[in-house]
Amino acid sequence: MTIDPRVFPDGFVFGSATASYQIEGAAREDGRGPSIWDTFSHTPGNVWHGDTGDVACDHYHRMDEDLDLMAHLGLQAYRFSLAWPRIIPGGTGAVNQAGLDYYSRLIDGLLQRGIDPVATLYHWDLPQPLEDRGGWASRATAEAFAGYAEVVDAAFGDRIGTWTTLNEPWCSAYLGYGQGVHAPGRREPAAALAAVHHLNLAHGLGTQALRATSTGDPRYSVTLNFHVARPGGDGGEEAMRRIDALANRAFTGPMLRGEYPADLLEDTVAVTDWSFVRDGDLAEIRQPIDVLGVNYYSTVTVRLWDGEGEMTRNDGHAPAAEGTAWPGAAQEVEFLPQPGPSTAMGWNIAPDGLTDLLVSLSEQFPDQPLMVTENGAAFDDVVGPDGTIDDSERTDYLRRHFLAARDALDRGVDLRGYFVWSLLDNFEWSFGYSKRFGIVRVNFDTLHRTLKASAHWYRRLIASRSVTVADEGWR
Ligand code: PNW
Repeated sequence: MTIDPRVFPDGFVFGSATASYQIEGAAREDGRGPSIWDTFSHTPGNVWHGDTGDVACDHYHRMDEDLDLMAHLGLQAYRFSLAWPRIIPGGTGAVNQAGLDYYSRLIDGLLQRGIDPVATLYHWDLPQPLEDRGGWASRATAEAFAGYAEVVDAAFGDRIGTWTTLNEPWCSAYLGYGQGVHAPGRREPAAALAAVHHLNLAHGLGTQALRATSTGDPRYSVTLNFHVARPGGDGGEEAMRRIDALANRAFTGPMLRGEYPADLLEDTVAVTDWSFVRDGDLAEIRQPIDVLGVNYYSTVTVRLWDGEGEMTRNDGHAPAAEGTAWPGAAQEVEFLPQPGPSTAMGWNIAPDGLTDLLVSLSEQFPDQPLMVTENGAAFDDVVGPDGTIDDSERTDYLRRHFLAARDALDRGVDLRGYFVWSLLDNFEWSFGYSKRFGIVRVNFDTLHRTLKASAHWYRRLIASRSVTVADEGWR
């Protein structure tokens, strides 16, 4: 029997994803405390156009409308994040019942519509009081995270399908504490590496806390963003190794193998002695997880800098300030401009990178089920005279990446599902509202939602599980 390579098997989960600070708004309502992203976005010069998440998509007040949108699309699962500062405004200590009530309504609304809740505990909105005490550079933040995990597990553990501890600790550590283009905007290479460790520790302590008390039967996971590097000239292989160590294995090593890679420690010896790693930490960090979340958007092309002229740093982040996202030996890695078409982020479109990444992860971690927890694209959408949004570039991006995921299944990868980033246009961090990732358009003046053509396409894909059927009726 041949299996149509454009059809997804039963059990493969189709979802979509968002994050609290990017969509909720209501930043000062119902007892929510300030987060590092409130502070950062309200500090001039940090975010495009001075945009903030104060209102965002106003999802906080439009939850029911958004739930109905999800049901209309036929989403099987919805990946969202809990705002720690809504639940424990001080980071530790008093719990804000109104914050718990809000997420309780969201979770019930999902369950009523047959949508599986996939909840991330931390998608970057750290309570500001914890940053004031050192943030992720401090061990106390990992311990506070475990306390927060206990609170949310007690409140929602009976109703959550999948718990995810952290979203993309790479971004939190290196963009937040190294390059300074994300909150809290610090530019301290040693603090960035301490943050790597304390985020890893938070994952381990948090997973244990969630597991200790759960009354339901949730799956446990973490979501990482992997750098898929291609060789781009002299020293390409060595450059790839350095990026892989700092960006990927710095997290998978401790979380899945219980060790930091020896080459990572060597590459960063001039920056830190890693003395913040205490005896026993690695055993705490390494916890069995049911699924590893994979966020994928693009590839990078690298070589070693020859020391001549300006170094190119086309690594896809916000424009580089004095800080660096690449402490240690990776500082000598050049990121070359990428050939071929790219999205509005300037990220090249490379679906084969997704297949390669999934195959590589399943080779490195053979028994670890995988899930694509984010994939999607920003484009400069045009609203047609009749109000429709023909985002055929986004649909094309998505269909090619779905087919790339399908290829990985054919190659034996245990891939459980795929979440489109994002359900809604939203606050794209330091790019503010200038980059639209949604399959649903949000008019940020009226807050009106409109399904883009890509959303109609996705609805057909979910209903039929077939890319071919989804493509018929393209509009
Ligand atoms: C991810 N980089 O962020 C996040 O999980 C989302 O919140 C975000 O909206 C989405 O991808 C699109 O950007 C990233 O600079 C932000 O390499 C920056 C980078 C990678 C991922």
